[in-house]
Amino acid sequence: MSTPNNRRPDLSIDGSRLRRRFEELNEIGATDRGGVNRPALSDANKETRDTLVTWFCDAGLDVRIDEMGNIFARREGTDDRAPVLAGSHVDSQYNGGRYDGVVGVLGALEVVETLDDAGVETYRPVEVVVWTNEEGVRFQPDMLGSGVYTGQFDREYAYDRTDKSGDRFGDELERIGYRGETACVADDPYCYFELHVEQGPYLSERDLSVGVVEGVYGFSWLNARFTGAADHAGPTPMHLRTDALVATADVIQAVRRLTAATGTDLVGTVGSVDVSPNSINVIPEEVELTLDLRSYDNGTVDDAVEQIEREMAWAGEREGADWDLEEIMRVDAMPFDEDCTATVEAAAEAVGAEYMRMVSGAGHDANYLNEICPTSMIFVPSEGGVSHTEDEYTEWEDVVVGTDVLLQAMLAKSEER
Ligand code: HGY
Ligand code: MN
Ligand code: MN
Repeated sequence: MSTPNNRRPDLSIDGSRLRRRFEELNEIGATDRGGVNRPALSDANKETRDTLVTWFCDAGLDVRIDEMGNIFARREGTDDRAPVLAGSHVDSQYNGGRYDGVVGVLGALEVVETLDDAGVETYRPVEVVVWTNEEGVRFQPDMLGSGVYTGQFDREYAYDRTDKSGDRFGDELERIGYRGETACVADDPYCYFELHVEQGPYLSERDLSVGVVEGVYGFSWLNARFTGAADHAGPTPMHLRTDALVATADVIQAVRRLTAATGTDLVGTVGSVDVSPNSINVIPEEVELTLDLRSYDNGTVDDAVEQIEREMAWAGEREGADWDLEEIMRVDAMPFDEDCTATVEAAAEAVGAEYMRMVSGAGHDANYLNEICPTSMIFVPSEGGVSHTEDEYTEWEDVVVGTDVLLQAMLAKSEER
């Protein structure tokens, strides 16, 4: 039974099949505390990819892997038009959560299998995608796979990125066997949907099942460094010291002051600090730190980056330390396509989900897809807003509802001429 624009409210995904796949996939790289450790291009990431390719092939999908290791799995339509694309990522934080990214990839596969079970033919092809290196924890910047696909970065820039042990992205991609033949160039999908956990507190605070995501924060990632003078922690008088870590502490406090003072939605994080020589009785000579600044307003991010530059100069001057600051990544805040977002909202209504419209504080591959095709996202709640930790958790019935919303949204768009 099809209604106009192919609404099939009678269709629903198979939550237990989805759960089996979710549990099986998350055995790979599982940590003792119930999380996962599957950084991009690691052996665990390879094993996850191999498992997904097997499932895609078993589902009769046409699988292709591009030069950045992005995996596309296509279900043909009755017409060979631009496909409805849906997916996410399966690389994780070092001790990350089981839902981040995985829900979007397995949800898209479940939609395809539900269509097959019901014998539903779609006008447009439907394609599942797994993006490479969304997290950016091992290789910065993040969202490299979707970034090359949408033209933000060129392939060689991505291949030359190295991790902290000096391993090169391109070599690691080759090593795990996912440096594909297909050119990593956007073939203009008709639209893109991404199902993802919210990773913030708003849905779980309001006891809602679904977020209809109408936009995403912009963010700046910066590498900063202070260079002081190593010396003996004992005989060196305080007035003769140039302590790189004291200057760093000033900037860390400044980030907190800045985000508290502006009265905007600005958030700021110093997530990693590397001290050298990092010895109990040596005055820190050099400190490398990272900064992550975000807002739904691009001007707010601009102002924050400028203020951090001033804070670096002031802290360096006070301590007599040299400093430098490099922006390694900048993604603009942006609204998603309103028609796509309205399609998600109509799907949430059709499914009878308790939902709200919202924006995403986390970055996603959808940021970049939104630059080349109509894009929107579907959130499901993160219990307590917790994410990027092993305690990340989403009630399974919320995953099922969110995947049903994805099904209805993809169906509706797959019928558009
Ligand atoms: O940083 C982010 O927002 C994403 O999880 N990569
Ligand atoms: Mn994610
Ligand atoms: Mn993440």
